[in-house]
Amino acid sequence: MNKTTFLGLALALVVAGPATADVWDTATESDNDSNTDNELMHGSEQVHDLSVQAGPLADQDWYRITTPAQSSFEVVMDGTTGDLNVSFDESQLDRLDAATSAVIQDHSCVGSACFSKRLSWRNTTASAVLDNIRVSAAGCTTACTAADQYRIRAQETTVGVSRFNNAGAQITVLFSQNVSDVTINGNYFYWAANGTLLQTGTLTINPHQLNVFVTTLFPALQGQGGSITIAHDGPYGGLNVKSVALEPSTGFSFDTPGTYKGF
Ligand SMILES: [Ca+2]
Ligand SMILES: [Ca+2]
Repeated sequence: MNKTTFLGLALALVVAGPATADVWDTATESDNDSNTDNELMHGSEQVHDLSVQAGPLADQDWYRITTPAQSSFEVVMDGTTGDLNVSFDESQLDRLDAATSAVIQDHSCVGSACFSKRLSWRNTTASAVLDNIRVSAAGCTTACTAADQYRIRAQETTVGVSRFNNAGAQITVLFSQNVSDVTINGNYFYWAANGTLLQTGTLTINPHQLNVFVTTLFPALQGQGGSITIAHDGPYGGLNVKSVALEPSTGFSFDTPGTYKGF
């Protein structure tokens, strides 16, 4: 083989290589099943493609995600390119049981065309929970190329309220406003300053509804002070919370706005 022929062969091999730009698929251990090493966390943001895999097989991208105790998370899939032909197919973004790979949650649509999708969920238990996230079922199936891309993001949606106070003459009122256009289900955790869980509560809030709750209605919170965390299934920022500690004897009030984890 002369030098010219060798170079020609090398170029042909390069051109005929895997039609993918997705490093999670070109790794020796890919992200094509629950053994994926790709673990999402708060603030994760990645761009993937669904280019056809050897076989040919339609690509699937799997992720791990751990939801800490008494907290909530959201995963958003957006930035989809045209040939992915994402639609209302429920299997395009799923949350799966990490042990059994059973689907435990289908996505919801962000907009009317469902080009962007979201999953949001709560872990109301006292232990962290590991799940898988799976992106699959692109409309282009085995015709997908490296140009058929999407973005995936993960964000913790737990709200923190650093202060409530029902000690002395103060009474704390909690305001929960749904600023989103979807119904939000929330789990409220009231903590003593030393981290002991004092009380839990649940609330369903319709779009744009305001709930006003006097925290002393819970006997376990009378005479107590501490903090509040709220796990909910709304979008990041969708639940707007403020606590107001009122002191009737002086007329003073002390506001504590709820906060989301930043980026
Ligand atoms: Ca991929
Ligand atoms: Ca993959």
